[in-house]
Amino acid sequence: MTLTSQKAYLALQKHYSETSSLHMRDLFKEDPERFNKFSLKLDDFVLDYSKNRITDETLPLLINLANECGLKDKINAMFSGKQINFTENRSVLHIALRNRSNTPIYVNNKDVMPEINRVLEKMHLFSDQVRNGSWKGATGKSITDIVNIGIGGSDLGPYMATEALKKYKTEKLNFHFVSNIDGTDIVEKLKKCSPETTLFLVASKTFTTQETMVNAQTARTWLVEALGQAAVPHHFVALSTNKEEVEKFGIDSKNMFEFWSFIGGRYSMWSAVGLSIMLAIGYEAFVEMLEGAHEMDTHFKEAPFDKNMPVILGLLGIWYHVFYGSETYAVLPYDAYLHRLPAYLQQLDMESNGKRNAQDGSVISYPTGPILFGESGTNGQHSFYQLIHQGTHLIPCDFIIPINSLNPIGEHHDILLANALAQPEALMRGKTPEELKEEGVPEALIPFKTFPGNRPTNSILMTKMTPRNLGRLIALYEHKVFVMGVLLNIDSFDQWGVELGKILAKKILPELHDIAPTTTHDCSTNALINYIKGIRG
Ligand code: G6Q
Repeated sequence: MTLTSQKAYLALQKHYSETSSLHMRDLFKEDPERFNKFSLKLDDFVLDYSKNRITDETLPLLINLANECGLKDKINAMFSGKQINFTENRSVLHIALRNRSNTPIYVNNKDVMPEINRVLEKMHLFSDQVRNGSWKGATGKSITDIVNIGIGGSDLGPYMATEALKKYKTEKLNFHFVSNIDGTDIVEKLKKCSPETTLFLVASKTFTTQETMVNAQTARTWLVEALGQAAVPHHFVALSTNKEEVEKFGIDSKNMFEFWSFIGGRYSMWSAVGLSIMLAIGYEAFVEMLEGAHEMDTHFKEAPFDKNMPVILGLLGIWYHVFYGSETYAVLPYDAYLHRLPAYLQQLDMESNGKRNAQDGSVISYPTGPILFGESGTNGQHSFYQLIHQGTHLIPCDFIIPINSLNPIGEHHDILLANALAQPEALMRGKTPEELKEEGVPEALIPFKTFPGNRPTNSILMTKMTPRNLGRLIALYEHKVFVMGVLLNIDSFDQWGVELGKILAKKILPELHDIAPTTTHDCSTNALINYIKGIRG
């Protein structure tokens, strides 16, 4: 049954019309217990969702909707290996990659845990060798530079996490991430590397992705020109599900770290795709990250919905995007190490829930996944926060706030924290014309200086950024996106929308080399192709 035909949906529509004009400023004034009621703690991880446009009735009504949509059964189905990716008939088991309790999880009657543990141990041995210098390049030198070649899910997670955990990185290795087919990406990165001491990780689930394969070939040519063909096994490893293609490329399958079709690309940083993360921070810290994610998984699976962080975030997402019609939301990490988090979450959320068909194939009539953007604090404050405070759009925001800095210096972190706390307060309270008048602001400027407030935020606090807390944070968002996908009645785990552009690019590629004018497209595309051909001669 679709979202809008649920009984609870109608009750929520009524609740929305009764409460949407309430101001959070008044709700806080009326109820000093609001923080205690609307916040949760999981170890040192705190979620304050009190600055949302909700009353005591909102969450129970949203939970009714979750129950009517069968959320509990869907969670159990994911954790037990059912094929919830229904357009591709696949299980969805990133939770198995961090299943530190090691309880069996079955796919086609086979426990997947022994294979997952075997690959993790292989990554352990290999990363130890590279980190302690005993893995040698073809000329007997230890590795100094790791180049991860991959795109989308095979790039965003590893890159985001190695940046987020840079403080825990070994000094002995430099990391580079090549994703774009634009030659500038690989050329600029290889300038910093020497063939004798560079190790390439070719990360591709399918091992057929055009960008990754072309970049990997370029890297191989760069290496072979310097050191000869025999150097390849010393300098290339593959992270993939496709043994046949890996061998065709010339990488020995003993240098292949496997994962499986039940791991979606954008959920793969916990698998062999995370080898760069393990190389950067070491096996123990990588396992700590898995443990953090596992803690969030267990919380998600077991906590009642009214005490369940991912469920609450997902339900609030539905509240704003479906009922309030918010089309966007912002993720604002007050931690410079998390500068790639918004880009990572953009894929996680928008590729997962940017869909328009319900389970039965029908076209959906309500809004689905939101548009996500973000920037680390306080940079965003000097840029797009203007629109969040005074623009005409309602943009719910998540503030992510490590309490302690990994680089304590002077007053920097106190100032950062003060800003991270002030922004949600300002967004909630706003500033009234009366307050401005009292301050003596000239009448003519009052409309411009008024802040409407009533703009929703969540604050997620943690003691400091650690591998464990990163694991918890990413798992929190993965499950939030899952919750929204279940309520929206879509398949959050496919991505058919990326196919069409790829097919058309394959058609255009030979046309760029054909001297005859191109006529096979619409007049705009034809004209652009022909103009480019003219300029390039
Ligand atoms: C993620 C998507 C996509 C994928 C890339 C790379 O969920 O499937 O971003 O990760 O297209 O694919 P390969 O890993 O197969 O090269």
